[in-house]
Amino acid sequence: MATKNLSEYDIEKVPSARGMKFGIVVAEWNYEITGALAEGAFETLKKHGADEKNIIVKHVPGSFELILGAQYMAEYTDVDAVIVLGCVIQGETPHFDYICAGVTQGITDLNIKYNKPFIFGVLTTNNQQQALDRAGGRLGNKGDEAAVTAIKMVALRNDIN
Ligand code: DLZ
Repeated sequence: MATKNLSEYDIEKVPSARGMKFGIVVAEWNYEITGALAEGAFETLKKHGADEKNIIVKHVPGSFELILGAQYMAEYTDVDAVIVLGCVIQGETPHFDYICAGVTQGITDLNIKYNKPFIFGVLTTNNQQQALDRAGGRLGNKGDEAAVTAIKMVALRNDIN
C-alpha cells in the first residue's frame, strides 16, 4: 500500500480556525526535521484562518519533554488545542522504544486529563531519510496533518459544546 501524502487533505472538510487558539510544542532534538514540522503546522493553521497572535510556539529539549511542555501549555495558557511535534529516529539501543512508548502514553493521558485535544505530531522512523520524507519531503509534512487534526478537533468540541 502506498504511503499517504501527509499534506494532502480535503480542504472542503476543514472548518475555519478563526478565533481558535493553539499551542505548538516542538522538540529541539532532530531540529532539521522538527523545525520543518513546526513551520508546516504554523502555516497550515494560518491558512485556515487562525490569527498568528493566537498561536503560541514553545520548544523543549527532546521528545521525552514534549509531555510536560504540553501540560504547561494546557495549565498556563488558554489554548484550545496543543500540537506536539517531535522526531525520534531508531538508534542502536532500545532508547527509541522507551521514548516512543513514553511520549505516546503521555500524550494520550493528557487528552483525557484536560479534556482537550493534544495532537500527536511525532515522527517515529527507522532512519533520517524517512523523517525528511515526512517533514516537507516527498510524503508531505506531518506538521500540516497535525494542524488540520487540531482544527477539526476544536471545531468538534465547539459543535458539541
Ligand atoms: C536521548 C535522545 C535520543 C537518543 N534520541 C532522541 C531522538 O531521536 N529524538 C528525540 O526527540 N529525542 C531524543 N533523545 C532525547 C530525549 O527525548 C530526552 O530529551 C532526553 O532523554 C532527556 O530527557
